[in-house]
Amino acid sequence: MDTVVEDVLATTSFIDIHTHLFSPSLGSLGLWGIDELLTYHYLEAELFRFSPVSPEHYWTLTKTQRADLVWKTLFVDNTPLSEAARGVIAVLNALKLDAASKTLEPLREYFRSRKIEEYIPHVFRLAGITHAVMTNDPLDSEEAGMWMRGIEQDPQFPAVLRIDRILNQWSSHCTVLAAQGYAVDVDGSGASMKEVRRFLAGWVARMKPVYMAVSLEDTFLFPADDVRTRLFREAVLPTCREFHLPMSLMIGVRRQINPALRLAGDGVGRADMHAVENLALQFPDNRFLISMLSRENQHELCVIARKFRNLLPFGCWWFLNNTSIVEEMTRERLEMLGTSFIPQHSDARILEQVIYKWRNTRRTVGPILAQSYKLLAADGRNVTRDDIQRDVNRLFRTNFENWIRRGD
Ligand code: FIX
Ligand code: ZN
Repeated sequence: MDTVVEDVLATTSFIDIHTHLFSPSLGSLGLWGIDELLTYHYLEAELFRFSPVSPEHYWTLTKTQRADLVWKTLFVDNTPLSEAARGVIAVLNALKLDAASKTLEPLREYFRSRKIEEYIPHVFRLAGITHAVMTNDPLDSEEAGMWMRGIEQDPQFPAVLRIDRILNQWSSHCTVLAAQGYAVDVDGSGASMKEVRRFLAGWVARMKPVYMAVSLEDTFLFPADDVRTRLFREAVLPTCREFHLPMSLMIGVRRQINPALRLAGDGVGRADMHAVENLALQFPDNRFLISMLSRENQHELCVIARKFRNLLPFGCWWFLNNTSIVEEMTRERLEMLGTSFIPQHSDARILEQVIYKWRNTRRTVGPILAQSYKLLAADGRNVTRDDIQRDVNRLFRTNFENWIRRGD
């Protein structure tokens, strides 16, 4: 059983439903190569635990100097045992590069010689994925400028309309919408909600997103007496219904608990799941993708998903993307939801990361799935390879495809 499951996972290409990767047409937004891999915020957080360098001094270094410091500290002076550090080794290994190199120059030479248009298909093949769903921010001035000038969309990189700045930073970003000619104000009064719908509709037409998304802090409540509740009710969720788009809620992040670490400075907190219950109950015609960041919220999410079929749990997000926790979450989800969930997404920020993140997922989920089939056989029903193929397709492709297509 183990080898059949392993083989089906190895020969099935997945859809990576949440990444921070960008299609080549979005140019320099897309990160790849050894210096980007080593200055990944997961590794920067670990660097500051090993190195006496102060964050203040670290940020004065060039990217190359930072990468050299991370490599020396975490890969030469210490054993790269963490999930993120092992990941770099796995990538270098998969690209047939010397993962024990004392310096980075020979590795830099390799990455300098890659042509991104040829390199992406190579990396996707190594990762066993067909699509990497992007995260696109219409209020990021650099990215928005590119979309406004018109970009050629790449079917391998579906877009997502990410609206954290509207939902979480309305007071500072409603002025940006106003400057773009939308009649909005900080209280969300007057035509504000209608205007936000107009803004979102414009970006739906421009980006043709597969879903809309937001990350929310651990203290997120719904409903609450605030503009965000009104934005959800009167602008965001109606727009999702109008364009048949699922809404992705990634809940439980505590942004910038240590600002000195920049992207590496975010934390986690256990969220109150009433917000998810209320959204699922009050908006039955909206489909939600849900990922909770706190380990302590996972069981509750499984229970709530059993009560509301407009919820699709996905991924072992960020601090949960560690083998020990992915095993626990995947086993629990299979026991409580069968195959009606999406086990993982990569959250890759650097192109080559999809190689190790999906290798880890196949390596971790395989034995869990095989164990489930063995239990089923022991209970009196054997499965065929076709059954396994159907389940793997469902978990890593069709659950998502159906969710984004449903309502068309
Ligand atoms: O909000 C998000 O999409 C998070 O995934 C990111 O903010 C986070 O920095 C990350 O890269 C997690 O893996
Ligand atoms: Zn993310």
